[in-house]
Amino acid sequence: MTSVNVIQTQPIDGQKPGTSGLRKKTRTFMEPHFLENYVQSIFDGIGGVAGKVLVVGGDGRYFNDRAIQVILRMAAANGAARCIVGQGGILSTPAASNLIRKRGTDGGLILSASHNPGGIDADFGLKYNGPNGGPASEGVTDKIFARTKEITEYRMLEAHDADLSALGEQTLGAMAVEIVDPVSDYAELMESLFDFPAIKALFAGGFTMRFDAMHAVTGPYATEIFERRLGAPAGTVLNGVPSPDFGQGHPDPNPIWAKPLVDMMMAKDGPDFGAASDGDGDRNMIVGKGIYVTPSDSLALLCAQATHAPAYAGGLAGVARSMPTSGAADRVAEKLGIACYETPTGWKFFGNLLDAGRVTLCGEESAGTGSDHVREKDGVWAVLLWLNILAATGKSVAALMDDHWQTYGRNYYSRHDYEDVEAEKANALVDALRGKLGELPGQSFGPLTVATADEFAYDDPVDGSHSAGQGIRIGFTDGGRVVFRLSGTGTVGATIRVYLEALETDPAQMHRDPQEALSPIIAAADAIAGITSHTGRTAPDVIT
Ligand code: G16
Repeated sequence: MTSVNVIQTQPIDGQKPGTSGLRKKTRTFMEPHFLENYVQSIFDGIGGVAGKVLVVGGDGRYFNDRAIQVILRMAAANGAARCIVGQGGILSTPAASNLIRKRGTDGGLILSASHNPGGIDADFGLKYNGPNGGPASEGVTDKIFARTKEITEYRMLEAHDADLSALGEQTLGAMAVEIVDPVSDYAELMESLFDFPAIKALFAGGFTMRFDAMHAVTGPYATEIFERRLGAPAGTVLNGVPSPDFGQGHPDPNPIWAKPLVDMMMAKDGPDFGAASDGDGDRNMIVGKGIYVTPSDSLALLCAQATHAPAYAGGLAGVARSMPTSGAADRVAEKLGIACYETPTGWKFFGNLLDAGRVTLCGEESAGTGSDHVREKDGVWAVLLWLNILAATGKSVAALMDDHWQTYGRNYYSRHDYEDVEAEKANALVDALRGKLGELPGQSFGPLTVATADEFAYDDPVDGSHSAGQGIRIGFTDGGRVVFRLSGTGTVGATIRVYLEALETDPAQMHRDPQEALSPIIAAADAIAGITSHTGRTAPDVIT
């Protein structure tokens, strides 16, 4: 017998979703009523779930399985018709997006704190994606947040746990629970987009790759696709078994956290191609033999070469990048004669452009690249598009990038992060910057002169919605730029992100050390923002 309990509760402070859903310490999510309040607020915020079908899955981090049982019982108590759940509670974020779209569901709940570490003393997260498969819009997010502040009760079915390990259908009260293979639909989608025979031939010819799944969710996807379907030798996928604490690592695919892979790629006898993905499988890092490719450059290269892949052979409708992402893709779009959109940080801002067919590819400096095949960024997809291009051109990553820079110029790029800064100090820095934007144009900092200074705001060209306060950008007369922005995904203190970019068009200057090429901009950034005087920090915590 099952029965529905209506449990009285009170709002719990601080449930404001950030750039990508709600992220908190795992122990916070485990506090009495916390997860339940947030789940009920999501259900209420989207107009209830009675009769609806939802996809549910996560990246397998600590508490993933327990949280899914709570979500299922609450969905059943709120009258949902069906939940489609990845076996073992596993679904990568792009695979969840695909399932939502393929099955035409009313959306889904994805459990992940993305690239943040997992474990009882680390991070947990939950987000709602809409029926288009993409992160909730600002409007929906606002409704969910408003609900968290007024919630007084939630509904919970009293029932046994669902068996997440058994493929097929079971029931929880009156709701159907359908357990599906998390990999097969996604692998099928990838096979429909790319030239698998050409990539297979590449591997058969001795091409070597290492994909670091970082003990996170892409392990099973990568093993199935790269090793089983494309014939890459066993051992191509590293750290391929997901673990609840990601092998005690930090599943963020960048040169800091994926250093062992980068070191392997820089060795003389290293593999031809290296890649990594993050906790929930939406981010990617691309490394060639002896060369790290920045996410901004990767987006630009993929735009320039996408037509090698069957899915994009007809050309691109347009491209979109988040504001702090370098202008490298803009230069490609200009040559191709296609539209290029600049959006605020957060994949949700690409949704309308993709739905309206205005863009085909999107990307962000934060290691996200994707296309109109789903409504999330997609790590394995990016790796496959690179492989397709490598197979079609027969060139190395280094040769492709060199040709690219010679054709389009090079946007030297780096991001400096100051982590766990006291929120007050970080806000004071931003407020002070905001206060002096008007006086910056015309001022010189070393060899650089400020051309423009503003705070980025975005008017969505599809639905007209306005998003203000999206980062401060300062452009220099030589095409360089610095952007200051506070992270929306951290769980402790504030993270100040400083995005640095210098445009180089001299063909003889394409192989400088990026930090050196950017040194005038780095100095100007500190002089303009007073990072040291505001925060006491003399160097960034993370440079990518
Ligand atoms: C999330 C969003 C991304 C966004 C990133 C920014 O990434 O999905 O679209 O670029 O946050 O992070 P921050 O606000 O810290 O700069 P993910 O991979 O964490 O979901």
